[in-house]
Order: sequence, then C-alpha cells, then structure tokens
Amino acid sequence: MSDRRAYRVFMNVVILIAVGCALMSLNCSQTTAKKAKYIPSHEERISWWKHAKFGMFIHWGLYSVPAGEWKGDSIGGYGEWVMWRKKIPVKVYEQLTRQFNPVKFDAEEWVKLAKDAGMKYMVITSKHHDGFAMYHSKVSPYNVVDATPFKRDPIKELAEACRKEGIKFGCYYSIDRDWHHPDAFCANQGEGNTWDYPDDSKKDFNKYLREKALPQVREILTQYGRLGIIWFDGVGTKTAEQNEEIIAMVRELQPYCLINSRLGDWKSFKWGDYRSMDDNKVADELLPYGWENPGTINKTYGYSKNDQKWKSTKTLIRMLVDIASKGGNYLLNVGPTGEGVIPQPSVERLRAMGKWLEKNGESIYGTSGSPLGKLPWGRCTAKPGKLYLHVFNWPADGKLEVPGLKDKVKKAYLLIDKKRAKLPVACEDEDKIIVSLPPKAPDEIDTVVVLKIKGKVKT
Ligand code: H79
Repeated sequence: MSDRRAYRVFMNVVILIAVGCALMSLNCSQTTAKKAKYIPSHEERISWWKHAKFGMFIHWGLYSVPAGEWKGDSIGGYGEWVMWRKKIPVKVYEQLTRQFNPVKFDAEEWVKLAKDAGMKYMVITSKHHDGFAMYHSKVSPYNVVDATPFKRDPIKELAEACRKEGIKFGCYYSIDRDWHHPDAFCANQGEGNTWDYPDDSKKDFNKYLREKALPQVREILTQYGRLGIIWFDGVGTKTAEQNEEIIAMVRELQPYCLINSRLGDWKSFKWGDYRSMDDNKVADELLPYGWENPGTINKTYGYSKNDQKWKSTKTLIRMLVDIASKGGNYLLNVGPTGEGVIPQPSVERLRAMGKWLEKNGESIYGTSGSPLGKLPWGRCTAKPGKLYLHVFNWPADGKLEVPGLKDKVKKAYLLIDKKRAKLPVACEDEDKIIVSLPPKAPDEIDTVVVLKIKGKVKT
C-alpha cells in the first residue's frame, strides 16, 4: 500500500470513529432528553403538600379596587364577584385598570407574613372569573403589566420571594369562567357574562379555551419557575377530553406541579392530585385521600371593605386542627386591598396562628388524621408512634378519657412542656385510657397532650 493510500485509509477510520462518537453522544443526549420528561409518581408529587398542611390563599385583582361596593351599594358576599353581581359591562369594568396602582405592594412582606403564620405554601389568583390577568401575559393585553399604571408583575415578584424564603408557590387560574371573553360559555346557567354576551348559542367555548385559557395556563407554567400547584377553579364546562389535555400539558411542562380537583369537578374527586372541597367546607370525617379546605378569614375572598365578620384566632386554630385531624390541608385566604395591603385583622390572626404553631407545629406538620374517630373533648392527629391529643375542652376533673385506644402508652406529656414531664396514665379497661392533666388548661385554645405509643397505633 502506498503511503498515500495508507493515509486515506487511516483518515477514513478517523472519520468513522468521529461519526460513531457523534452518533453515540446524540443517543446519549436523547436519553437525557427522555430523562428530563420523567414523570414523578403521585406520591412523589404530593409528599411536600401532605407535610405542609397550611398554606396562604390570596385573592387579588381589579375587584380589590371597588372592594365590595359599586356606586355606593355594598354587594355583600364575595368581593371578587362584583362584576357579575352588578352586571358591570366589560367596557366599564375595564376602567378599573386605570385605578389599579398598588404602590404599597411588597412581595417579601406578604411571603414573610405567610412564613410567620407557619404557612408552607402560597396560591395566588393569576386570573379570576373577571378574566383579568394578574401577571404579564402576551396572550391578552388585559393584564396587570400592560393595562395598569402599576406596570409590575406581582406573580413574578411573589414567585421570587417565595423561592427565596422556601415557600412553595402556586397559581390559581379560573379556567372555565371568564366574564371578559365573549366565548366563555358557562355551563352553570347565569354564572357567566349574560349581560354583555347574552346569547349562549353563539358562544364557542373551545375558541375561548384555545385562544385564551390554554395559552395563559402555558404562560403561567413556563414564566415563573417551578410551581408547587396550579389551582383551577370556576369549572363545570370543559369536557373530559379537555381536562385530560390540560393535565397532559401540566405534566409535560411541570412534572412536579400539583393539580387540584377543581380542574373538572366541584363536588367529588375525579380529577387532579388532591381534592379541593367546596369553599369553606371541611370534610365530615377522615378521608383516605389528600383534601384541602379553601377557607376565608371573614366571608369574602377578594377584599371587601364592609365585610368585618372576622373569625376569631381561636376558631381559626381549631379549624386548622380539625382539618388536620381529618387528614386535610388548610388553604386560608387573605384579600389584599387595591393598594396592596393585607387587612390588619387578617395579619393579626395569622401572626397569632403562627405563635401557636411555633410551639405546637409538631402536632400539625407531617401528621396524618386521627385514628380515634370522634372525641368529646377535641381532636387527634398522629405520627408513627405518637398521638397528639388536641384538648379544646379541658376536663373539669382533670381526667382526660381517651376511648378506642388499644395500645400500651409508653409516656404522656404536654407538647409545650420542654421538660416533657410525665403525665400519669391509667388503663381503665381494654380500650380506654385516662390521662391525668394539670387543673388548668395551659392553652385555652388548644393544649396538646402527646401520647407515645408502642409500635403502630391500634384502635
Ligand atoms: O375564588 C373563590 C370564589 O370566587 C370561587 N371559588 C373561591 C375559591 C367560586 N366560584 N364559584 N363559586 C365559588 C361557587 C359559586 C357560587 C355562587 Fe354566588 C352562588 C354563584 C352565585 C351564587 C356566591 C354567591 C357568589 C355569588 C353569589
């Protein structure tokens, strides 16, 4: 073989090896691409949420400006429904954009409040039924950055502040309802925009879905980093196929993002990762799946200046405990003003809840519901090897009866007692024990007695 020929053969081999390597690396990168599409199991997705138990819901939008009043009339009920209540024409409601300039808004402050309250996640309205996007949307100019003097993107600011503070961030999106869009037909008769767009037969719901709702959901899922939850609401019109399509989109773009059941259903748990109960509804008993109470501190979600029916701190703490004892989460709402301020009565109550959780958080976070059924004096939450007895009504004789427990109690003590001094425990009969308590309740709202149990709890 001439030198030239040998060189050519050599070069051919080099080229072959190079092409081979390139192909292999392409194959590798395809494998990586496949890996990136890994879909975590339901358990993997939901474990943080199950542990979290307590989150902040925020209803904030154009409706926060009229604040539950229209032309001097107080609307009562839900402030965020003012457009529907007063049948305000789109063209008139749109004028609210000019007044939306919440100069006092401070994302860090809101997130810090959630943290002080002991909340572990936050869900804010990115679009409510009024159709106004509270984030920078390219799909519709009817959004907070392009249409208001404020010009800032609160969703972006909150997402960043949450990331910094270790709070999971989620967005609420009213998907089937949109009073601004002429095609958003509403299956629940009368709850759509029937004043601007009276003829339902002319509405092409699919058009609304394709040109607004789905592209906006895509924006939310791609513009703000990892979302903990996409919280759908305003439902009842989409078909099962449309629901499936949305789930597929969420899973593709954000494999770890939770979807609540209101994607497709109000009254049952057919869709999504966990069940959102009706507004302010608590399950009657321990449920075998994740559920959440979307609750209000007063009556309204969106700010309403005449709604002063504030639940007491005692009620709110006991709600949280009741919900946890039934295996649920509490997504407790605040309705900031048009200036961007969370009402003081909400702030005070949330801080008080945080104080209680600082001392008693062990009996809430990461717990499962009560294995004991109904208890006459309060509620119970559980962790492996431990029961937390939440005593709402302190027994006058200092004897706390715990019915239905078949296990040997290794030790009983008060959760707030740093020394964990033993409380005397007597075994009355096979499945009832009696814990002797101090004469006065150390915490009148809820004193937690811990029972250390041998092995798994048997009831
Ligand atoms: O965002 C909050 C509510 O605005 C929303 N869900 C929570 C989280 C919600 N959308 N629809 N519904 C609740 C149920 C519908 C309730 C209604 Fe009514 C009863 C519509 C008409 C009668 C309540 C009372 C709203 C207006 C009057």
